[in-house]
This record gives sequence, C-alpha cells and structure tokens, in this order.
Amino acid sequence: MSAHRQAERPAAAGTPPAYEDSAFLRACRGLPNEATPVWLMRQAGRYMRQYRALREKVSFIELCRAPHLAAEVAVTALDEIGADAAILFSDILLILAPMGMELEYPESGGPVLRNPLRAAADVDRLSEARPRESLAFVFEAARETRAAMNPALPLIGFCGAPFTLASYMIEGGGSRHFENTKRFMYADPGAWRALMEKLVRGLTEYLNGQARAGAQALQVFDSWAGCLSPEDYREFVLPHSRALIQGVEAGAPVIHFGTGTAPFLEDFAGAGGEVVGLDFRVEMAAARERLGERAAQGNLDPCVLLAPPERIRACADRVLRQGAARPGHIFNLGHGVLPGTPVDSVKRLVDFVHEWRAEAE
Ligand code: 1CP
Repeated sequence: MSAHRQAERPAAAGTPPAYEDSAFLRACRGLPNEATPVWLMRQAGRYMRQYRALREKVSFIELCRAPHLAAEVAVTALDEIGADAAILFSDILLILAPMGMELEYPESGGPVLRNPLRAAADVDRLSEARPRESLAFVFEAARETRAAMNPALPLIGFCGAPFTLASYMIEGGGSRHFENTKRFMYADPGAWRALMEKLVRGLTEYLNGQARAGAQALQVFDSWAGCLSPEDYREFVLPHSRALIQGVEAGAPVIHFGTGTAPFLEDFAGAGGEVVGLDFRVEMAAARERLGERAAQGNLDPCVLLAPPERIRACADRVLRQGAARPGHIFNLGHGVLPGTPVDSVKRLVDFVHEWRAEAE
C-alpha cells in the first residue's frame, strides 16, 4: 500500500485519529460520555467581536470564498467558547449560485435571490450544482479548518435540506407564510419533484465532498420544515430528505436538524440521520421518549442566552437532565445563536454543560 493510501486510512495503520474517541462522535453513535458534549449552531457569527472586526474589512460572500479566512473564523469561535466541535464556516445558500440563482447578501436584512422560481420552466432552466467544480472553495475551507483546529475535536460539515433550499429559491429570500413555496408544490407536483431531485443530486455530492475534505460529521439544516403540515411533510419533503441522507457515504454521522418539527417528529426522524436535531418548542424528555434509541441534539431556546446567569443555568440544567435519560445527547441551542448574545453568557453556558454530571441531580 502506498504511503498516500496509508495517510488516508490512519485507522488501518493502528492509530485512530484523535477525534475518533471525542465526546461528540461518541454521542452521535449513542455511546455514553462522562460529560455531555456541546456546540452551538451559529457559534461563529455576529455575536463575536472578532467576527464583526473581520466583517468590517470583507463582505460575507468574500469571507465564505476565502478558505483561510473561513478556517480562521471557525477555529476562533471553537477556541473562544470551548465547544466540543467546530462547524465549517459557510452558508446553506451558496450551492444555489452555481445552479443559476442570483444570490446576494445585503449588508442589512437577510439573503436575497433576485430571480425566484415561479414555474416549471424555471426549474428546467436550473443547472446541476456540480459542487466538485463550483464549490471547490468550500472543500478547501474544510481542509484548512481541519488542519488548523484541535486534532482531538471533530469538524461538522453541513448543507441545507432540499425543502429549506427550495423555499429560498421560490420565495426569493426568507418568508413568513411560505405561500409561494406551497402554491408551487400544490400546483405542479411534477416540477416540485424535479426541483427536489435536482437539489438532492447536488447536495449528496456536496456532503460527501465535505466529508472527504475533512468533516467528521454532517448536519442537514431543514430550518423551515415546521411551516408544513404533517401530511405535506410526508408527501412533498420526507422522501427527498431521506434520499439525501441515504446518499451520504458510510463514515460521517448525519445530524438531521429542523425547527417546528414536534408535530411530526416521528416522520422527521424517519428521513434518517444518526442524530435528530431538535428546536426548543419540544421538551427534551418527550422528544427522547419519542425518538427511542436515536441520539438527540438540542435544545435550549437561544433567547435564554439573553437572560441573567441563574436563569441560563436553570434552563440548561433542565435540558441536560432530560437529555441524560439515555446515552447519545449532544447539547446545543434549539436554533442559532442570536447576534445580540453576550459572549460571556455563551462561555458560561459551555462551562456549565462541561461541569454538569448526571449524579448531581
Ligand atoms: O455577517 C453576516 O451578517 C452574515 C450572517 C451569516 C452567517 C454568520 C449568514 C447569512 N450565514 C452565516 C453562517 C452560517 N450559516 C453558518 C456557519 C456558521 C456557524 O454556524 O458557526 C451556518 C451553519 C449557516 C446555516 C444557515 N444559513 C441556515 C441554517 C441555520 C439556521 O439558522 O436555521 C440558514 C437558514 C441560512 C440562511 C442565512 N444565511 C445568512 C442568514 C442571515 C441566513 C438566515 C436568513 C433568514 O432568516 O432567512
């Protein structure tokens, strides 16, 4: 075997990489840990002084496209808050640009897509994403982040779920009622299926490419799935999310995250993933009961981090106690860190989770 192949497969050579036995990956596999692992969605972002300083100099899109800067942001956040995993610095919407969507990140307000999809013909005109060619900078960011970060900790790669991405493509940005998305879905189920299948083809290659470039786990963000009825989730979304997750090559565990999924949590979990990511609208105890042996991630309300320290501790303690009912709990927020969150509150939360023990009840 060539030296190159051996380098790619350190486990076969006898010494598994340091991150293999990390608390985070153990929890993904449903194995017990002394202390609950913790990371926070959007742990790198505007709430952090270093991030704001960098953003004075470069736009968000330039930051995403510069692997060394993306790596710096991800590693700075990891080290600053002391989390148990880093998340790649990127955005779920980047894959839409090579498909032909005119993506912009204005300095104020959320992301915008200038040419939203409105008819079947718009779907036909979309290109295949081909991330290997079009998003090579993301894979390079994964490689540089992996090389720069603590070798004992895992790196999480990610993508948007097909439904959440389709909603941005059809609405042209964020949305309150998702009425254009639902109108499209009901009016032309064939075009909807074609759109979802095109997204799944690109996303599958994208996730596998991130894993090959150095990510040890992969999170699929279905941030807006909760706008759907359980019936519509099952009919229009679940088969496509399942196809994406099934397309992930063996090795990297998948975290399937959604918000507002409590009314159809069993269906959501049925799409797959070693770990189910929960928002804060469901109680951790009830969710763990409903998910059985499956590992769970979550689910403190991000607004709790705006509360005084005693309240943060009390709420985190509740999540931890309920999460510890069985092995396989990863502590996180129920959605991303809000821009106005005090960094000290985040650090105290991470310390509290690390010091917490089940026996302390
Ligand atoms: O500097 C800035 O103002 C840019 C803000 C920003 C950041 C820091 C955007 C624009 N994206 C990101 C990074 C990002 N986005 C990460 C990596 C950083 C980390 O987690 O530490 C990740 C995982 C995402 C994922 C993402 N982007 C999601 C899923 C998570 C979620 O919050 O539900 C979604 C929905 C997006 C779209 C998006 N991109 C940016 C914003 C502000 C948004 C949300 C817009 C909206 O609410 O519709």
